[in-house]
Amino acid sequence: MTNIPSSEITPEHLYRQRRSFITRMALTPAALAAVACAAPQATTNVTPSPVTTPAVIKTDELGDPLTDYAAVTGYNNFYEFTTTKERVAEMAANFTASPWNVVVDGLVNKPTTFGLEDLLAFESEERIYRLRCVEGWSMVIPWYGFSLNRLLAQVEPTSAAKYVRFETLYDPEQMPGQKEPWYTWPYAEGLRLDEAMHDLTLMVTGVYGNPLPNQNGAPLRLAVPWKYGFKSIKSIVRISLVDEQPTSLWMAAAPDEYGFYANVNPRVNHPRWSQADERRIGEFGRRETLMFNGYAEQVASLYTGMDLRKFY
Ligand SMILES: Nc1nc2c(c(=O)[nH]1)N[C@H]1C(S)=C(S)[C@@H](COP(=O)(O)O)O[C@H]1N2
Ligand SMILES: [Mo]
Repeated sequence: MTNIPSSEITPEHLYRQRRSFITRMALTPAALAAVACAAPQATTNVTPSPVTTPAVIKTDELGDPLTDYAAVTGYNNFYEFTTTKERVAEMAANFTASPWNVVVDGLVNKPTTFGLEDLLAFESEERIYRLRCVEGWSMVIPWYGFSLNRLLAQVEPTSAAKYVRFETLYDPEQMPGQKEPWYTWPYAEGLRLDEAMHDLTLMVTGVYGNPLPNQNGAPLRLAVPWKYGFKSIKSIVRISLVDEQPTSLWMAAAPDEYGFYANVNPRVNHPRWSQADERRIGEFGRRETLMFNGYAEQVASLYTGMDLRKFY
């Protein structure tokens, strides 16, 4: 059999999930053919030959297969450890992600400190999202987690809350990259409250059927699939409801290059390179970048009337 993506082979042993996942599944033409061949014979009296389970290929809703487990967990951006993507996993190997607390505070009626157990207790599901890095590569990743809006509902934002600010752990002993003076540590990110409340905005606790590996932002990170990857902040320790637009690490580092919104937009180039297309990790050639990373139907209405060149 040809054309079985290695994504179907590599993670199989890791993919026996402990939790029940709701996912879209697709059959390869080869698998469908195998089913057709195994259809009952016209003659009776024949012992049916055992039917092997057809290969189930997981894809995103556009039909594109998952990126290999090896790439998802071996090619990372996590500047707290190193800027070399292939080395993040080894540099983060001894990171201690438990015990872990996440403080949710600011303009809320019920400020709360969530322990990891509390976060894992949220009813969760698998979500297959595309991740488009601002550098021009992308992946299709099967995250596991729950919508941030469910956590925010528990703390009850007040009417004064307009934005949500997220902060990564600050621990230069464990995260040697934080000794680099070029950036304003800890890593911070922000969303407008309506963006944070959108169902697509995911608090991630797992990937590929496993708890989140350190290099992917253990034990808790964000996934905002219509925005460039850098908005999906890792190893979160604080979530604050605020009334002013937060300044992210990237806005502070290079305000002309990275804006607050950072919506994936093939028509607005990075000052130093085009954003029109991207390399899907595991593929040859490049593919066109989609407006809002392909999630326009769900999120475009959040930006009605805004000049997306100005609010990049
Ligand atoms: N704390 C923190 N979060 C971060 C980053 C980082 O350097 N530090 N890199 C971002 C970038 S640029 C991308 S593309 C994604 C990569 O996520 P992944 O390694 O799980 O694919 O994480 C984002 N979250
Ligand atoms: Mo990125």
